[in-house]
Amino acid sequence: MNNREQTLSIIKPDAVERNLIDDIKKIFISNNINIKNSKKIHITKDEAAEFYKVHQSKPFYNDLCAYLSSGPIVVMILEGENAILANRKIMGATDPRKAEENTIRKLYGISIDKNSVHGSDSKENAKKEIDFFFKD
Ligand code: IDP
Ligand code: MG
Repeated sequence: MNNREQTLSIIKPDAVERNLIDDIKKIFISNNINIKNSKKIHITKDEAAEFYKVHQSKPFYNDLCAYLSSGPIVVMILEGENAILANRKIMGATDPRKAEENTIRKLYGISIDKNSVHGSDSKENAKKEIDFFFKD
């Protein structure tokens, strides 16, 4: 079966700050995920609030938006076979303590909020999130 997909990945401030960009990119590449586009940016809290709008009713929403805008991030378009689910597997569970061995969050995540990476969770959200950062 052939199902090439694109998904959005973000290397979050905690990982950029610890110089983990190349290590994380290597993990994608070694899993046959192509990094089609990549840019380092620093977003505002309002932009983070727009990006994470689906979580606006959650108790952690404000902290989440403050956090994503607290320092530089790397946003990437990942491409590959079943890339959306593949990336979610490579990332590991939201809470690094619950993430499987050798996942990015297990290797590098600090806590549930400082969990090093974001990845789109569906085809629909992947499209929306790629457009959010790369449509110009
Ligand atoms: P995901 O990043 O694994 O898709 P989501 O449930 O979509 O997880 O949550 C988005 C982000 O919000 C998480 O990556 C994490 O940084 C943060 N988050 C999720 N749940 C909690 C929580 O219970 N406390 C604090 N932050 C959380
Ligand atoms: Mg999510």
